Amino acid sequence: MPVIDTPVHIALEEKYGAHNYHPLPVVLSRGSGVYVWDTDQNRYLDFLSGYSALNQGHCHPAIIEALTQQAQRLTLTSRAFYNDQLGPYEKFLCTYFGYDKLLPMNTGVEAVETAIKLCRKWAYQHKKIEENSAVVIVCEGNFHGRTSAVISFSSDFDSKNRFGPYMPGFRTIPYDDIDALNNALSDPNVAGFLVEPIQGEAGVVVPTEGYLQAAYRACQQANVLFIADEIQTGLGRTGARLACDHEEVRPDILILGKALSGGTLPVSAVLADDEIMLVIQPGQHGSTYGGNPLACAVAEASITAIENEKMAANAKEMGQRFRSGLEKINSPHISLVRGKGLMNAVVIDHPNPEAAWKLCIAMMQQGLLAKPTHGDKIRFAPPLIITAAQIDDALTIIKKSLSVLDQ
Ligand code: IF1
Repeated sequence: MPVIDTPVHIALEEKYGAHNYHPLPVVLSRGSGVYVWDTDQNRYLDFLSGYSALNQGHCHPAIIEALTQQAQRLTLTSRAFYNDQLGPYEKFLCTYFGYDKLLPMNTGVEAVETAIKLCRKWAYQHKKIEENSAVVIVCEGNFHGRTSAVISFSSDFDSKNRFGPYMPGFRTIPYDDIDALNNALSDPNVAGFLVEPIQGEAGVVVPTEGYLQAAYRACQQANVLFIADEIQTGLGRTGARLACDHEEVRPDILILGKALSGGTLPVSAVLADDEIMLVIQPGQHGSTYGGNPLACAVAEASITAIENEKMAANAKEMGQRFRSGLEKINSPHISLVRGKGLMNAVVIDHPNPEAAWKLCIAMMQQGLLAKPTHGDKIRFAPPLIITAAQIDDALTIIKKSLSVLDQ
């Protein structure tokens, strides 16, 4: 394949691709570990990690091995038949996270939709809420995906605007506000509380210590399901197996995605105990690729890699190193550094509304890839295998690039 340069690739996407993204002007062609290379063989530290789908790093050898081995054996059977990968994978993941059962899906938002359907059906069957009256509480600033139902409760203008009519049955409360949750829970029709343990797209908003535990207890007292969307925060990203583990919260419904497949193919999962999971019976939910043998083999290898290489512990240590290094830069252009583990973000303080983008371009030119979110915030989320030396290299690049905002 002849190497065609960056402008040609960009022009091809401009002409033939939907314009639903505005990428940084870099064309990637190879990835390994924490690094990616563009078509001109320039190397970059990847500080976005596919929005936390690449916790294990690019092309992790054990994950790729599992992928290639299974790909040559059996990739898809549909659920019309059993296959020899799904049962062992379900047992593996249920044992690892401590739940009775797993419902396999593909994208993250499909798992979120699945969780909402389980919650509603559980409410009608077990909480005896009147049919079509179930309410799920969500938070301001949430991001749970982009299907028509899920954007119905988005508070993000671009995600929601002009995609109506919207799905009813959701109530929005402020994030990290336990009084607001307790007030909302007084409604007897509330079936569930869907929450990100740390809000990703909102710019890595870490709630007050104890919020998750207090919210979980409030839901228990109100006989409401606590539904944790750990699609981005899970699987070691925040320095623990799950972000909920930091507060010893065991969600009633656990939603996983992204790094569940180590950045190879879409794999998501919903975990719950029997009382909840068995409200869905044959023919009531599913998907063509959900639980395919290739996904099962890859997902088991992805979780095994995180465990064997102690990626959560590394994320905790490297995250502390990264945040303290950012603080030490003491830049007048950074008003806030926040995060947990290797899920971090900075808030840029600058009169130019394009400052965050400008900084990302400068960092790209220095060999580090990161992306602004919601204008003035930049998310920094490298693979969890990153070393102290690579963190220090990243800090050097960030410090050097910040001078572009001095002008
Ligand atoms: C985009 C970011 C956005 C998620 C959480 C469910 C989903 C996501 C907590 C849906 C997906 C992705 C989607 C991608 C950009 C990225 C993202 F927060 F990670 F940065 F948008 F908010 N729950 N997040 O973060 O999973 O269906 O995509 O597999 O849509 O632009 P999905």
